[in-house]
Amino acid sequence: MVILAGGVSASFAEAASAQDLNLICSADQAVCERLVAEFEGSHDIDVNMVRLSSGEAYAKIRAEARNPQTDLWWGGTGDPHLQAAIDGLSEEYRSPMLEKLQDWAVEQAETSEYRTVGVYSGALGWGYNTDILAEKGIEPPQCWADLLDPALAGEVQMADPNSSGTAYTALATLVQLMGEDEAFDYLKKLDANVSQYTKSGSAPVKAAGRGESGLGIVFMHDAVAQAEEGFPIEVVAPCEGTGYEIGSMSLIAGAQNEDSAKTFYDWVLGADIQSMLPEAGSFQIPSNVDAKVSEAAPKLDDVKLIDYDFAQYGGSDRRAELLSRWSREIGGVGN
Ligand code: S7P
Repeated sequence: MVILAGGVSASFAEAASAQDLNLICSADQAVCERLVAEFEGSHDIDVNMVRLSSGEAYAKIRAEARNPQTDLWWGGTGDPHLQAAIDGLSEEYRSPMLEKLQDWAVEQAETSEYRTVGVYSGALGWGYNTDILAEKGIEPPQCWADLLDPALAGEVQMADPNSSGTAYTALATLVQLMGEDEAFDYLKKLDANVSQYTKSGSAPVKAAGRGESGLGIVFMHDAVAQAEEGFPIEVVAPCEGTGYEIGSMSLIAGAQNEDSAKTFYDWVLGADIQSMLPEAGSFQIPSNVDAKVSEAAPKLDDVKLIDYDFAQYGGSDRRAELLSRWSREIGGVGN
């Protein structure tokens, strides 16, 4: 028994065993909260979790580089995780779970010299509100080119790629599909139809689900989540082809709670926990080969995927260059 300050007593084991984990989670809030609840329910570790969009998470970890306050970064698009690896902000870790992972998840680890790893994958597309488009007599867009239809003026939302990994994936996808100058021409034309550049990547399709706008450019699995909740959302894989993410996880260099971080890292790569995530509205393809894939998850074999160059578009210079051009030429106000 140990007497703690204030006369509160606790067994020595209780006082000594509780550890902390400072976690940034870059997936949807509900998914982040479910993960933390499951982990705390099965481990003697207290998790301090903050939910941040992928670009914001990268910026926080970079700002803390001299005095890291974060131990582990789970989820969010792979590009900023790769940038963090290149910038030396994350630590090499070869989890014993690596042998249980899909090739694309292990390739993400290899590309970063084991400073990040794939946790899920999903393709970019959009979700549109069937009621709104029908009421306005707008032909549902099936191709990137269709999003320029003047009938969609004010009906499109996407996120700001500076804060959102989803929107950066969209920017990098368009550059890879069209070439950089053509992609910026396209984005300028698209801007005429965009009512808002949101901070979070999934916000545009949540707004479409609630009927606040007609269409959100998002990961297809985030559109599926809205449809599964009963909103009138139809999910589209663009006809010209599209990019995809390898959602990732990184152990932060200089983590104060490295052991707790590694415990979470190995646990969250397990099949059981990944199979459970659709219950919290997560419809990506899981990275563990034995995890169950939800029936509702978009079938990537049916999507025309581009050969997304993660090494280049997750590269520090390339990402910074594209983001600064987007801010200069398109600009976003966020929300
Ligand atoms: O909701 C799941 C998800 O789309 O969220 C991540 C996303 O990048 C986080 O949001 P931001 O776009 O705001 O960064 C994706 O990794 C994940 O699939």
